[in-house]
Amino acid sequence: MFDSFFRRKDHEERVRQEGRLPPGQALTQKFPVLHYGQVPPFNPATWDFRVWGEVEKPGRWTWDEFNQLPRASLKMDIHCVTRWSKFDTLWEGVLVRTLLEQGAIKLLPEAKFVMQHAEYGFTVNLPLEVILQENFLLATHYDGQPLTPDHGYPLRGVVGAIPNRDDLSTPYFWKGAKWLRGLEFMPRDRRGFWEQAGYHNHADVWKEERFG
Ligand SMILES: Nc1nc2c(c(=O)[nH]1)N[C@H]1C(S)=C(S)[C@@H](COP(=O)(O)O)O[C@H]1N2
Ligand SMILES: [Mo]
Repeated sequence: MFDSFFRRKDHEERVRQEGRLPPGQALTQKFPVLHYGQVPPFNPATWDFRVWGEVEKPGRWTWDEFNQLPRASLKMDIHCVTRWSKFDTLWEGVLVRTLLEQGAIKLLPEAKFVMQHAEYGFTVNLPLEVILQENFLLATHYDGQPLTPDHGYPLRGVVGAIPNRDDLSTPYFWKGAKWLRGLEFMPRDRRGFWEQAGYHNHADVWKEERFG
């Protein structure tokens, strides 16, 4: 037990020296589960993923279709507003920027912000440019395995820090919706669930934008 405490402190000191530990954060080796409400059931026969709003044509993918989209793997450091950080987490899924590059989603020029819509009406907002960054992924897998129900199975948004990519803005981990069902492209910003509850709208981990 003391052993694992010192191992964690060593690891924390290393990422701190590498400039990867944002202010007010501490390293965790666990993967805490945080959300409002219940874990929803998943039915692959009725599940779909939709895009709408400022797009040329609304899109819809069934679970089978979603799994045929081009995939990407991503290693990121994730930073939770409740002050835990987890380093070198491994995710797999679909980049929104790929869907644009491949023409699967065609945006109208008015699209400036994106609302992630999840089961039970949960929402999270981000600027379009963040959703299109390489550190935002529509993730189906964590650490080589399908997401667990607690962490958002079958699909969630994830956002984190890619080491040495200071060009990418890095919001806190709550800016990825678990049990994600759709993306709404919006001309103006609207606040999501936690943003309406008092969390910061921009949520930059380096600026400690925790509460609004
Ligand atoms: N659908 C949904 N997604 C959500 C939330 C939620 O309440 N509902 N909470 C957010 C918050 S506050 C955090 S910190 C992360 C936690 O993700 P985790 O449980 O995988 O650690 O999920 C985010 N995504
Ligand atoms: Mo959170």
